[in-house]
Amino acid sequence: MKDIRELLGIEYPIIQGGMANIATHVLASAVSNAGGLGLVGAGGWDVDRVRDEIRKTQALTSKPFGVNIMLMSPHAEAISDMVIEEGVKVITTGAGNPGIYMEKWKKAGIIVIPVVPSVAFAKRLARGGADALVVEGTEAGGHIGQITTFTLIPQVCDAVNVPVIAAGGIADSRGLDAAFVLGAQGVQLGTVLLASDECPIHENYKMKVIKAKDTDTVVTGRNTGAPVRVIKNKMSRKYLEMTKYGDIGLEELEELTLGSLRKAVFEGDMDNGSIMAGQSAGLVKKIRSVKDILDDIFKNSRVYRGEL
Ligand code: TUI
Repeated sequence: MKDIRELLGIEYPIIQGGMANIATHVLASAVSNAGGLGLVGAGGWDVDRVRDEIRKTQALTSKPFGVNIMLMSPHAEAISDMVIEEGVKVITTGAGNPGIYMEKWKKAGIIVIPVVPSVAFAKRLARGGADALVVEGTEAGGHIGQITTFTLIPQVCDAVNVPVIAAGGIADSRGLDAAFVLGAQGVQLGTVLLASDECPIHENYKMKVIKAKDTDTVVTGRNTGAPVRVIKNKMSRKYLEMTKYGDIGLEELEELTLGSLRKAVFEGDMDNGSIMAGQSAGLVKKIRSVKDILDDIFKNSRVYRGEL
């Protein structure tokens, strides 16, 4: 099986989560320059904004980077063509099935890495030509599946013949080591990167992540078909109340989720904003540079020291 560092041309087998509204050219280029794979997160943006972010990332790094396409976005199809025009080398996808785009992306020579939350989905996409998979446990922030990272990773590793990148609950070298022992070749980081100097979110959001304890996240929307993990606040309580019986329209739901994510990201509104973050927020204690976060994980990894 191909090594993902070789496949992607990166130093550390770490890829950045494609966080909607958050993963701008600033974060993506910082992760790529620090030796991982930075991603421009297309969720929440139209095709022109994503194109602009791609070009700005190209200007800030000569290292490989990719684009995450959030498939529930109304702009996903237009973005799926634009990334080919722009010469994007790596695509990750989330929140849906990328099957209809696979052929044209592969034809264009793009490395395609879907994010999957289950064994069945992993098998289907590995058969459908995925070059690797990000396998995301329910510990992750944002839109999630139901299975824990600890149980999902080895099951997917047994079921597919493509490299597996573990996501959900990983914030330090212990998480990386655990993921490798379970069979993964790399990790995807989201929550810990929220608390980085380069992450372009409001300071209040960063402080919320740093202050969060193990029990401070909650999953909204389990009964509406769009489960999303956020840090508990007034908004998450309101959301859970409004969706108690599942009788809510899709537009209202979109406004509640992506609309309120913007309130948290840009205005720092910690009452009415949707503060997406994973359970690893409890492990994140301070704001550091992206380079410090990545270097620390590798410096302390027992797998990389040859001890495991
Ligand atoms: O996509 C993510 N994380 C996200 S997307 C996002 S923006 C958003 N906000 C509110 C509602 C929906 C999206 C915030 N965080 N992670 C990857 C991921 N993909 N997690 C789960 C899935 C997934 C879920 C269902 C992938 C495929 C899938 O299949 C559905 C189908 O079409 O069979």
